[in-house]
This record gives sequence, structure tokens and C-alpha cells, in this order.
Amino acid sequence: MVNFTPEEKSLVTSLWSKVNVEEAGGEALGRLLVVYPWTQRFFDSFGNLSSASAIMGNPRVKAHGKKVLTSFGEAVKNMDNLKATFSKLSELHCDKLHVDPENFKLLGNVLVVVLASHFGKEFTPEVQAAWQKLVAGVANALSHKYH
Ligand code: HEG
Repeated sequence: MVNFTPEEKSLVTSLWSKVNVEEAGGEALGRLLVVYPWTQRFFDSFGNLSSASAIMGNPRVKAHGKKVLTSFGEAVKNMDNLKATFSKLSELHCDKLHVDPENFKLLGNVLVVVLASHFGKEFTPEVQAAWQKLVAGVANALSHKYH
């Protein structure tokens, strides 16, 4: 499992304290749906997903992105304990939602891209490395209960 050094933890938490969860969450989920269009199949009840601008402006995409990134915030608070933190959500995504766990990796990488674009130079290679480790840890934890 992933282990985080004190330096990595502080790089993650200090960036997180400046993240606008509503904006970044909507952008990350929206970009996932645009860049990897097969992920739209999980959200066919969300209304108009017919173009990139429809997706990025869709209020249900924005609301769900905020929900997902808020939940992701639990990872920042529980970096030593990701499996337990996401155990219930892993069961939900497997048993009820049937989300292919590969999609957790895709969303994690899209989130990193969004953070890079929001933070520019502040998103140094060291900050990116710490975040890549975290998104991989979350994807792993969310996949853990799959059977
Ligand atoms: Mg999931 C619901 C978190 C990736 C598809 N997701 C949820 C919920 C949370 C959550 C907190 C609400 C659970 C509830 O109602 O009790 N999701 C979450 C995280 C991550 C993630 C933390 C990864 C970082 N989700 C994810 C991906 C997909 C997906 C990659 C599909 C591509 N999630 C999904 C769907 C729902 C949720 C279809 C139900 C949406 C609804 O109908 O309201």
C-alpha cells in the first residue's frame, strides 16, 4: 500500500486548502466525461451530455463533481487510512453502481490535470508527485472491495 512521507502529506494538504471544491470538482468530472466519453454511460440520467460545452455547463455534472471531490477530501484527511476510509464507497461503486474501477484511475489523472491548470507554477513536480500518489491510493482503495 501507499505510504506518505510527512513532506508529501504537507504538499498535499497545503494545496488542498486552496482548492475550490465546487469549481474543481465540476471541472474534473466534466472533463472525464468529455475526454473518456464511455464514462457517460453511468450518467445517462443527467440530461444533456451532447457536446463538451453541454457537459461542462450541465448543472448535474457540476453538482455531482462537487460531491465526488468533497468525498475525495476525506482522502486528504485520512492519508494513512485510505482503504478503511473508502471501504463503504468501494462496495457501493461495485455492487450498486457497477463502475469499472479503471475509471477511478482516469478520474484521478484528470483531477491532476485540473489542479495543474488551476495552480500553474505552484503545482511543482514535487506537488504533482505527491498528488499522483494520492489519486493512485484513492483509486486503489475504491477498487479494494471489488469481487
Ligand atoms: Mg462515484 C456516486 C464518490 C469516482 C460514478 N460517488 C458517488 C457518491 C460519492 C462518490 C460520495 C455518492 C454516494 C451516495 O449516494 O451515497 N466517486 C466518488 C469518489 C470517486 C468517484 C471519491 C473517485 C475519486 N464515481 C467515480 C467514477 C465514476 C463514478 C470514476 C464513473 C465513471 N458515483 C458514480 C455514480 C454515482 C456515484 C454513477 C451515483 C450518481 C447518482 O446517480 O447520483
